[in-house]
Amino acid sequence: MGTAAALAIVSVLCWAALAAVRGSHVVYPELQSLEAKEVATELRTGYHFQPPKHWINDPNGPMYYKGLYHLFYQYNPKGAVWGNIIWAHSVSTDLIHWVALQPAIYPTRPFDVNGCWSGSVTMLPNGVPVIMYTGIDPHKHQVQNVAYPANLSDPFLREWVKPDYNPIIIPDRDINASAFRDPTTAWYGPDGHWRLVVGSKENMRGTAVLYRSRDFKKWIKARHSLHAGLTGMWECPDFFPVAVAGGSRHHQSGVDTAELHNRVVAEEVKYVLKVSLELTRYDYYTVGTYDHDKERYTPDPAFPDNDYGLRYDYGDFYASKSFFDPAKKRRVLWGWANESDTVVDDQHKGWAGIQAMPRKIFLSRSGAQLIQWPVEEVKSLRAKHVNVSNKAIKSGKYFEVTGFKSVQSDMEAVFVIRNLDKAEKFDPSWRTNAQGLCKNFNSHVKGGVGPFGLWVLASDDLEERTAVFFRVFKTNDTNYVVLMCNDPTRSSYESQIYRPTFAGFVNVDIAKTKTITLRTLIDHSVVESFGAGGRTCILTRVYPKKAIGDDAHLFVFNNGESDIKVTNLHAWEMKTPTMNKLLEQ
Ligand code: DQQ
Repeated sequence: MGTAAALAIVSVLCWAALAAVRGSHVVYPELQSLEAKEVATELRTGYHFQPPKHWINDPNGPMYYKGLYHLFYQYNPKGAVWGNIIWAHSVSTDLIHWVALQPAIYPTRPFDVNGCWSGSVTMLPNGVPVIMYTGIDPHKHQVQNVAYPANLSDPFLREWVKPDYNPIIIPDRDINASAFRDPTTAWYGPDGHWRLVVGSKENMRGTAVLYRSRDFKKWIKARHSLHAGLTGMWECPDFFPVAVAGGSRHHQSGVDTAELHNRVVAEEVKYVLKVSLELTRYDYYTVGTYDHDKERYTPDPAFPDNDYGLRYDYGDFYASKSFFDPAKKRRVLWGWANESDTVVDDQHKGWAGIQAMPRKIFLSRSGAQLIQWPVEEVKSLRAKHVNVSNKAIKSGKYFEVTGFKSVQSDMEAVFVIRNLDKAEKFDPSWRTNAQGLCKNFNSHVKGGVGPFGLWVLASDDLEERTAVFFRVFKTNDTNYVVLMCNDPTRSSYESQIYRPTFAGFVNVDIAKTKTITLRTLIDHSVVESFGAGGRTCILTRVYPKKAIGDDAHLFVFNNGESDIKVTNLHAWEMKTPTMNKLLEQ
């Protein structure tokens, strides 16, 4: 084995040991069919997507059809832990208010008798949406199946039909049948073939196994995968085009996956491959090029193609799936945020798992990374508003943002750093370990420039608080590194709860701008933050005991030597949308 390969494996193993988010496939046979007797409401989210009870995981097959957004998701109808997995189904006109329908896909046939796992929707050129999902067959093999709407004139698409010719893709003898799942949205090539990839692994090699088909029925495996890497199993791959700045469309506009076949369009787009690494439980992406003829995706050299690479979110956000929204010509990203309390807590709560707020996702103007931002419809929930402007926070000081209830809120702040001289020295070996850096230099550790930011879901005595903050380091006299952190170590005084610090670096030229922005969506047990206009995102789950309801406070703090100024801070209470009210059928 080469040194590079050995290093890659060591890195995977280290990450596996550090795995930060609880796994989805932990099976608790005695709990998985235990109906929740009660539903604890205290920490339930107000405006993040959640069903009335029980376990949820991956978002599946999001799409827009006849005026409605559809979201399917992995759901256990019988209990608050993973198991009995089906595709639950909800619809919305605005991605904010949701109505629950009857489940769309559930075990009915041998090809999915042991579960209906994740997958995607492809919109066929005649406007027919087709679901492709992973079924678990009687041998516990993972196979790929299709389902079609029973009635295309029903915008709710309530009923789905599984053709008898399923399964349409089965693992051949070169494929590990228990690691072969989560088909992507298909794209249509100039050669008249549909293509899609299925996530898999060969030993430690994660792969996006490529298939092609003329009729969406008979699928042939390509000779090589679309892409592969030594990072363990690739779950929930997502492959899609993004517009580049300077092309004919605005770089924030979404590009339909169906347009992948269009060679003219191809000049003006880059391609994104996202994989969910089973070992680290984070979603990583690269941006690169796709060669139709060679059927290969090649990441651009600037994007590390390993488990130190760029992530959608540096917190609790996994198994994400994007879709092209034709109504607003944008690409929207959904991601699952698991609980980080205990399974016993989940039993008591009667529920587990939420979806992060849907985010618009696009390539930055420079092309160096993807940008994510809560969809604009989130603003429709904004209610009572407070504003703080031009407020200096001296070293070691903090202040409370008063006059509104922050437990369910949306906050946008602009911080100005007057002087970078006091920034601490950055050790280059920290480059690959933002999370470790945040653990060592947490919000209580006094710094030079920062830590400064927010204490959210804080009790009035500050015994409980979750810190979302920045810290600036100096690599030399002119170059700086900005770290964004989420430190929940004091989020609750209850000790059983898993409280990992999460962190990522922020790609901003702080010496030039001297400014950094932060948007944070606070929702009872979720803190979802977007640093520097969505360059770095961190979602975390917290379980305060005291800082709940009206007793949750919001503070701005500065624990660095340098003074910071909040030039503008806007905060809004957020209304509660309709959340998965069952539609009378
Ligand atoms: N969850 C699904 C799988 C997928 C995993 C099963 C990712 O299809 O690989 O619930 O969280």
